[in-house]
Amino acid sequence: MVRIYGDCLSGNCYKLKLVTELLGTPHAWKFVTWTDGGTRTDDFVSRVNPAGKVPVLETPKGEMIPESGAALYYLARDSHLWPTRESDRAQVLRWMFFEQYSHEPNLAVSHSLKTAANPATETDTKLAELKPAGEGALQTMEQHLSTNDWFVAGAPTIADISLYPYTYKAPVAGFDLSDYPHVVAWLGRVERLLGFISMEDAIAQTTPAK
Ligand SMILES: N[C@@H](CCC(=O)N[C@@H](CS)C(=O)NCC(=O)O)C(=O)O
Repeated sequence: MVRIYGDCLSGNCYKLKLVTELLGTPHAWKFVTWTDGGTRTDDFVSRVNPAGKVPVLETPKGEMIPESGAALYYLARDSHLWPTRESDRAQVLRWMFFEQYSHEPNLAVSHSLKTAANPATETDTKLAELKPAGEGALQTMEQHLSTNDWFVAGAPTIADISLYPYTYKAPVAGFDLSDYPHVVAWLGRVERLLGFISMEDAIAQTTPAK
């Protein structure tokens, strides 16, 4: 069985919970959070991920796969969420790289700044800096989704899974999704997939009681 290290408060970790639920993949969840320094312990850094970040997927053979996109590929590689045509696979990677370079760094960072328990004095400046690039990422998605139901090949893939969490959280991050009606419609399509688990339910299922 695979094991996932993470905390679904993180959209990157939630991606892995979402794909395992959509595919019915048996898995163990090892709760590790950055909020108490759990990703920076000697054991975690030496044995699990030298980068000190979650999520990390551990294969049944004990191999560690950090980076949400790499873990999504491993989990979905034999499923309908990873297309068979080579050019479709390249398009899935295109959107996953877009998510990591143009989307997550603006929307996820804005989300964590907005929800920080103790906002720093420079928070508003940083949020204002991230805003144009975050809007740009949503605009790119809106344009693509105005003529496509899904990001690649007319069907859900791990590209949709990787883009879902921080788009869903965009309003909390300070982005008004009413400007992006096709993005909102696509969020609804993801939420209607068989096996879909919400971020809130994923958090409830994977966070140990205190
Ligand atoms: N590119 C990575 C980003 C992972 C990441 O930034 N994880 C955060 C939580 S969302 C983390 O573990 N941060 C801990 C730290 O930086 O100390 C991925 O997609 O998995």
